[in-house]
Amino acid sequence: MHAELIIMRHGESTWTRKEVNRFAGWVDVPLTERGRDQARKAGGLIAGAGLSPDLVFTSLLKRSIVTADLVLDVLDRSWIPVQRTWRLNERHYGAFQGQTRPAMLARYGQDLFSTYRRSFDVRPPQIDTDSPYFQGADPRYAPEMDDGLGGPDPAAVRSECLKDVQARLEPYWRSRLIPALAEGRTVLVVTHGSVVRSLVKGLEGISDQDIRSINVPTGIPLVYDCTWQAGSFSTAGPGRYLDPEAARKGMEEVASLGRPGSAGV
Ligand code: DG2
Repeated sequence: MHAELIIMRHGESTWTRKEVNRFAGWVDVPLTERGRDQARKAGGLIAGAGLSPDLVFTSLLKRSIVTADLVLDVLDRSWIPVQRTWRLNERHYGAFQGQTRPAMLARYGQDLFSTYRRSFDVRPPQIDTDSPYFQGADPRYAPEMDDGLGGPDPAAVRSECLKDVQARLEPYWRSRLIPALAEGRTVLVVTHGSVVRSLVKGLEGISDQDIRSINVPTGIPLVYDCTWQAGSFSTAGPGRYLDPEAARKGMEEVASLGRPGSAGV
């Protein structure tokens, strides 16, 4: 059985704007007008590639939810089934949430800052439970929302590395995404930078070291041709960005947010 998997990061958020440049993680920041525009363009790219999603997955954060809504509106497919899960949330950025990248770069130095931002298995410092950016009392992570797939209690997560993201996403991938792809459906996943990196790492067999240099542009769909045969799932080569030139520029923009001299308020 053949299926298409479309993965994308949401459009630009108010905190990924270069003039603001704050770590968001699980903080529920909205899209900017540019981000909404990127989402609509992504819808046009998906339509232009002749793809027609049957099912959409989002995180519980509005920058992913609204991006998916805008994409589906352009495709005139707002009616397709949607599944939302905290397992597609951005990596929990710990104590970095709400802080600017320049401030964290100045505090930790380039090496440690890059390690916290891009390593596979080093978590940023934990967030304090009395921080306004800690999600402990947020109803979307309440016990009654539990999906029964095990793993950490999302209300208690205080920092994550990419390896943690892979671990919390794996049971969902196996039980919700793989079955849809095995049925030959076209699946759209609208998520966040670190989650895209974690998916790409698994799908393309990227090493723990090489994943450090991968940045994900906002709002550009990445497509994988998938095959399900004899009970096993495979992809035909690496993912392809539907607008490679915009993706290249977007990756550079993301990388530049963490360089010396970048702005942030
Ligand atoms: C960004 C990623 O995630 O930041 O949490 O601030 O995809 O939700 O905008 P997203 C955040 P970097 O890891 O690129 O610094």
